[in-house]
Amino acid sequence: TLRCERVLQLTLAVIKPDAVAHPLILETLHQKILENNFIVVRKKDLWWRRKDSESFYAEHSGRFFYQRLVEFMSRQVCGPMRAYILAREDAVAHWRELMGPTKVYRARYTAPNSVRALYGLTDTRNTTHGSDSAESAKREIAFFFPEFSVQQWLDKEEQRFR
Ligand code: RTP
Ligand code: MG
Repeated sequence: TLRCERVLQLTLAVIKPDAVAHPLILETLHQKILENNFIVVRKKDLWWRRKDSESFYAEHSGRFFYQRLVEFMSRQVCGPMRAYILAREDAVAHWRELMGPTKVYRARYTAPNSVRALYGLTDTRNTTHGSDSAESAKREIAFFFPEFSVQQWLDKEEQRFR
C-alpha cells in the first residue's frame, strides 16, 4: 500500500534580545520562519531574570563566555526575547541550518546567507538559539512553555494523518 507520511518534529527557536531590538530584523526572521515551511505552534515574547538565564545555560557554566551570555540574555541588561515552538520535518536540523554556525565570523565565511552571518553582531549577540536535538527540544520547550505537552501535540498530529 502507498502511504503518504508526514513526520513532524518540534523544535524550540528563540530570537535573542539583539535581534528583537531591531524591528526590521525581527520581522525578517519571522518571515524566514514562514517561508521555510515551519508551522508556528506557539509564540511568545518574554523577559528572563538572571536566574532563568543561568538555569537555561547551566550546561555552559564555567566556560569563559558564561557570564556575558547570562547577562546578555537577562532583562537587567537587555530587552525581551521571542520564543517559538516550531514544527516541520526535521525541524531541529532545519532551524539550525537557517541560523548557521554559532560564531559569527565562521558563519560569514562558511554560510554567508545564514541568519547569524547576515544579522549577528558577536558570538554572544548572535541573533538566535535553536535546540540541538529532539531531546533538548523537549526540555527547552518545557522551559519556555511549561503548559505545553510535546507528546500530546505529536499524538494529535499523528491522528490527523492516519
Ligand atoms: P545555541 O545554543 O544558541 O543554539 O548555539 P549553539 O548550540 O550553536 O552554541 P552553544 O555551543 O550551545 O553555545 C550556546 C550559546 O553560547 C554563546 N556563545 N558565546 N565565544 C563566545 O562568546 C560564545 N560562544 C558561545 C552563543 O551565543 C551560543 O548561542
Ligand atoms: Mg546549544
